Amino acid sequence: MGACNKGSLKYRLGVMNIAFGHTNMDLDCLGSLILIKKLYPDYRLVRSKLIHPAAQNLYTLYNGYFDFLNPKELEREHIKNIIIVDTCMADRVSEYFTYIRGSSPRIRIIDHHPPEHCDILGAQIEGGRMGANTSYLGKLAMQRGLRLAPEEATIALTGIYADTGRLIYENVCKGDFEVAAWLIDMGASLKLVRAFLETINEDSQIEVLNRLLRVQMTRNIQGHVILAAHLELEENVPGLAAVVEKIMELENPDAYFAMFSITKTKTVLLIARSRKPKIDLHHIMQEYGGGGHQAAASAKITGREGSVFYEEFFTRLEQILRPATRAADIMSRGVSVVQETMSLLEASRIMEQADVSGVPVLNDRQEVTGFISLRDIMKGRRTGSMELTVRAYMTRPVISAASTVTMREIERILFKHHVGQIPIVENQKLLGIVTRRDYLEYKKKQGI
Ligand SMILES: [Mn+2]
Repeated sequence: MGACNKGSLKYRLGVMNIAFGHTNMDLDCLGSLILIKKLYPDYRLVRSKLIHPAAQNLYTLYNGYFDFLNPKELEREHIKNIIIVDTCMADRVSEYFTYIRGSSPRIRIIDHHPPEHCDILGAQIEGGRMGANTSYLGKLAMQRGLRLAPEEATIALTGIYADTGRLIYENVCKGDFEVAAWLIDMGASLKLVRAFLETINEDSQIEVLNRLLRVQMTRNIQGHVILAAHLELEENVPGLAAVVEKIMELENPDAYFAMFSITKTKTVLLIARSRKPKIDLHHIMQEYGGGGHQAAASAKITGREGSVFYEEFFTRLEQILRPATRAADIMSRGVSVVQETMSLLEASRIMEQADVSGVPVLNDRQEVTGFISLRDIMKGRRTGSMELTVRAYMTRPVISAASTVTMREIERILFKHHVGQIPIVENQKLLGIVTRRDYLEYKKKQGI
């Protein structure tokens, strides 16, 4: 391979430039590295000792395109320049630095994670806040007018899809789409990308998946729907996080905490996923010496008996978690209403003035007795009289909810009854209303 010879030439001259990603290279890491190779052909790529299970198949099939060095091969080299991709944390690249001695290389970091926590001293940091690190490098390659082989484009696109949840996570930006489109132009195969993204391939994973589905239970903690499971495994199974994610997709809880007691190593592995910003997993896992992101984190606990720790953990969770958002938190107050005894004409004027398509109906004791919409009023009009009372045309019983119901319940009511507004009622008295728009605004802020 051409690039390989070039590398050996540099090697003889005793000057080496290298690039690598974080330990346990994942798909975004590989996507970034394949583009580094195009952008900086005088850099040799170095592989991590372990490959992330999600990236294993792609790595096995496309190994040759990277022409990786082993970290150990750096031992006798004089390293001049280093590019680090997809991390700015020293402990995630320490496996390489143990072999880099006797040279003081210039370090450049290209990373899409927030740079606040960078602890690699003297490094120069760059990288956009893009959904995938591969996208940032793709942008550079586009600007330079580089061309990729279809295989390289497939590797890069897999990286982007993996880190952006197929271009739908909150951190995704326009640039991710632009680079993805460019990669399609370069011949990336969506069929292959899809195959590489399939993270459940092993029988051992499927076995764990089935066992988890059997033992897991839903717990209501501070109004959040929390899925919880504890499983004993003889030894660690690669790709457990992918199994947890698959179940997350299937069951759609607010958060999932899967605990594995590994008998062989006497450790407890806690893997968690969350859909709500209010359930900040990084924060929770830090208490147990672990970490990650708000939405995905894990911790390894040693010296604890699994089932005892399991119960203790959920007691602690009850204390840490902030209560789930409820109807009272998002409802509109000061809602327009009509009286049962009003005529349809009067009601339609009130609705027109308030610019709403429906209003709660009250009786003379100011209790909510029904709901009337413009549609109901049209029905009245068709029968000929706008002088008939609201009571004759309103919908009852009214579909309402208590102020304490969670957003999940609100969601269920909206979709089950196909209503646009839910009066929030206590002791038959109207407190407010939750509209479709309130719900959508909440979802937008939540990042769904
Ligand atoms: Mn990444």
